[in-house]
Amino acid sequence: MKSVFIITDNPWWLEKIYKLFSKLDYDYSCYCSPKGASLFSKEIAKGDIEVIDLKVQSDELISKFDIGFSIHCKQLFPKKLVDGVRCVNIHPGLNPYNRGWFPQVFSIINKKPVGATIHIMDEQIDHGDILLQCEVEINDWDTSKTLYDRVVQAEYKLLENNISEIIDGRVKAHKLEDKGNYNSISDYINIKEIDMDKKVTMREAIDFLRALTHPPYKNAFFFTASGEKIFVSIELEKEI
Ligand code: 0FX
Repeated sequence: MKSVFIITDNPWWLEKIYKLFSKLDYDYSCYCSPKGASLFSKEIAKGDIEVIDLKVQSDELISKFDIGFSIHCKQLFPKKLVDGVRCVNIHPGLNPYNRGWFPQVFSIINKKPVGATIHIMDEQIDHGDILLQCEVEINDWDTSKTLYDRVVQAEYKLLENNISEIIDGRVKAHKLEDKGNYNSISDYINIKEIDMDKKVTMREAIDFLRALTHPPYKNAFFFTASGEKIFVSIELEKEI
C-alpha cells in the first residue's frame, strides 16, 4: 500500500482531504506549517494533523512516504524534499499564468486565464511538469471571492476524479514551454493601496475593486487628507 503525506495550511482543504482519503485505501498523514498551526489547534490536539518544519524535517518525509501533496501549503518545499520524494502541488491557478499568490486576483486585473493546476513540484514556486489542469471562466461580475470559490471547487473535483491515478503514477506529466509570470505576496500587498490620482477607465476601476473584494478580508484602501485609512470594496449584482 502506498504511503502519502499531505501538507496544508487551509482549513477548508483539510476537511476535504479527510473526506477524500477516508474513502481510499492509502496510508496517509496530514501536516501543517508552523505558521498555520493556530488554525488547527483542535485537530493538532486530536492528533489528526501534525506541525512540520520542512527546513529541518524533510528527511523524515523522504524516508517514510512514497508521495507527498502540497495543498495550499504556505511553506516552501526545499530542493532536497522535491528531489527525494515525488511531490505534487494542488494550485488555485492555471499555470503558467499568474503563478504564486492569489492567482484569481491578478487574473481579474491582467485578464490572464485562471483555473486549477495539479503539477509535479520542483524547487521553483508553482512550477514543474503539469499533470492535470482545468480552466475556470471569469465572469464580468465576479469578485475575487466568487471566482476563488469556483476555482477551489475545480481543484477539488480535479483531485477527487484522479487521485488514485496520480498516487499510482498513472498520469502522464507534460512540460510547459512558457514560464509565464509570478506574483509574490509583496506584489499583492503593493496593489492594495489605491492611488487616488491615477487616471483609469471605469472598466479598469471596477476590475481593480472587484479583484480586491473578498469578504471577510478588507483589502483595497486609501488614506484621507487627515490620515484615516478607508477600506473599499464593491458590490456587483447580475440582473436575473
Ligand atoms: O490557501 P490559499 O487559497 O492559497 C494561497 C495562494 O493563493 C496559493 O498560490 C498558495 N499555493 C497557497 C499556499 O496560498 O490562501 P488564503 O486562504 O490565505 O487566501 C484565500 C483567498 O482569500 C485569496 O486567494 C484571496 C483572499 N484573501 C486572502 C488574504 C490573506 C484576501 O482577499 N485578502 C487577504 O489578506
